[in-house]
Amino acid sequence: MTSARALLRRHLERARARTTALTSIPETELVRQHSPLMSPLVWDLAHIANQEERWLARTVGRAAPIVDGIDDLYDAFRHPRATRPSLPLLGPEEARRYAEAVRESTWKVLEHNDFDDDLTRDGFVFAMVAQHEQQHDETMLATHQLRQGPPLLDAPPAPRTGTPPPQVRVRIPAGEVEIGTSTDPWALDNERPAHRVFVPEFEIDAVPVTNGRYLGFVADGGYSRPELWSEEGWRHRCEAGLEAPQFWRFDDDSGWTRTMFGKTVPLHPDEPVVHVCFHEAEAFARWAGGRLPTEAEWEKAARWDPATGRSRRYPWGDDDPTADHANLGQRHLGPAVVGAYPRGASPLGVHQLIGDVWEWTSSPFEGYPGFRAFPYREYSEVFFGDGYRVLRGGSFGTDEIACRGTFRNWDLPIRRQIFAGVRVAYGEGDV
Ligand code: AVJ
Ligand code: FE
Repeated sequence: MTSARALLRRHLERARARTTALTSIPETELVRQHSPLMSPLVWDLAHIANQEERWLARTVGRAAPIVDGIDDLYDAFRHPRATRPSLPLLGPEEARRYAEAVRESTWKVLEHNDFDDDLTRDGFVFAMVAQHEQQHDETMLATHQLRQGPPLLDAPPAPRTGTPPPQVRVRIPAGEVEIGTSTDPWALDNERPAHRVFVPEFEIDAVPVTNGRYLGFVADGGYSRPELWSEEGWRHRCEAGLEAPQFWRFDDDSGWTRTMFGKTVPLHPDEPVVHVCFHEAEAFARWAGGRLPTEAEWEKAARWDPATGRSRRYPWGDDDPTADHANLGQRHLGPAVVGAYPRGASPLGVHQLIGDVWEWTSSPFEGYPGFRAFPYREYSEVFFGDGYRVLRGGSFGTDEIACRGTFRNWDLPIRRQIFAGVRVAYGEGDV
């Protein structure tokens, strides 16, 4: 139990160090709304603290509110993002002080809790709070990507050399596979319960789609050929005027460049494409002679071990990720070239499933058979059946605690401010 507590403490501290780094910027940048899709960063900061207080200090520790009357301001369901800047939010200094006060009470709760009920078993609710903070840290990173002006963040570049795997596509044989988990102690409600699914034979790209390959689609008129797009996708492409991934730019002098966190750089042909919406991913896949993988296909490619028939936690095994396995955790402010993480490959030879870019799947976001909302309906259940699509695998902006072979992310099919890319599947499948 002592070591479980120490581990949870480390995860909570790591999350806070990242939140602090993302919010140690001029006050004007913290309170400004950089995009109508995003909250002001100062909202995320106090929302992180408010969720932590709700679950740890108040629910587990039975403490009274630290600051009266602010719950409503930080309830994501009461106020759409676009209206958050006009609320009487805590200012930057007040938000920081509030977050520190909450964290002090968290340490007391963690110290005295026996981990002996549904919520706290194996430290679940503490890990849930650490995952929640890290998820907002990825959202805040996306807000940084949307802001205008000189760079505020810096990190060493992601690996620029890699050995692309020998096979371009990997064949995944037909058969049953275990999807989801009933045993991973910190898995969230939508990853549960484990269940078996028959997946017909299919093929999948050994690496995510690169900028170079995506440029082929752009150059081949991909954005002006309705037959490559779904009806809904084509309508969106026209209304939004899409012509290339978000943050790409072409001019006669420099050719194709893209802007990442305030820096404009030449488009690297071997890096995974990022900032495409579901509709673009789907059109690209059709152009490439394939389709998007289903969630079950993606998970089988990522977890299935042909030697044992078991589903692993990660493509490389059950051990937590290291810097050799995957580009996670905001160590770099962009994806690494394909082939940069041979140690992270799956048994059948599929690379970079975890980290670098989230991968769009064709699957709508739904509960698994036997789904039970836990501990609150607003984490997953209220989003089921509402047009959201599932993304898998995590990005360079995702922390390891919020990323595993079973982890499910979701967003609307028109969204491209998230760090999302594409991997193509081939074959008839079960779609
Ligand atoms: C799982 C990333 C879709 O940001 O909406 C944060 C995570 N849930 N606070 C989101 C989440 C509540 C969620 N995603
Ligand atoms: Fe949240």
